[in-house]
Amino acid sequence: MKIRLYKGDITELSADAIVNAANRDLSGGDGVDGAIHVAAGPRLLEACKKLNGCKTGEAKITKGYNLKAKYVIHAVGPMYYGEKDEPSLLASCYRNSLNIAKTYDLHSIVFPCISAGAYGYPLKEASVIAINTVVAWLRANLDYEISVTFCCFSDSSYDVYSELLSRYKRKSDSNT
Ligand code: AR6
Repeated sequence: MKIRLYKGDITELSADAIVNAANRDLSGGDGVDGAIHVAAGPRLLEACKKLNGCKTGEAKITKGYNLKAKYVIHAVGPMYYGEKDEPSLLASCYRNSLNIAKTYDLHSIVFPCISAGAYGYPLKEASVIAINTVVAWLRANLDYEISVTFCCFSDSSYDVYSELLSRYKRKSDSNT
């Protein structure tokens, strides 16, 4: 499976699509959303305004404008309160983003750790959901070539993803 890890700023990456951790108004904000809007330039906000917002757990696509990435997929993660539906809403963000990528015939996608910043989702729980959902989607779409990169902004998130991915690899190696 083509899963990679990258440590740094998502706006620096060339890919068919980068995923934005957006809000429901698609109005821009802080964190990765702010960085993407700054790097993409004002046409991104103009394009977002035409999309009529986005529900939690869903995703919408725009061009990447001044970004190196061709497209931005705006996914809205849940705010973390410890409620029952939050894991499935977060998983939906990853699944819906990948479904959009496939619909647009995109073959590389980069995810930040959706909801793990301002929305308060505990990093470990959010990254387990991210990895499990992406792996399940890739397994269900073996006929479709796509490389997935998890972009970690901090050393600590990189370490968490790295540990989880190597556990996955050990498990799948021992099953073969
Ligand atoms: N590149 C990659 N990852 C980043 C970057 C970057 N440039 N900047 C931050 N991160 P957050 P959320 C990481 O808060 O929790 C916005 O205001 C960050 O370290 O960006 O889904 C929106 O408008 C963290 O691990 O998104 C919403 O209102 C991860 O990205 C709200 O924040 C997500 O943190 C969304 O909150």
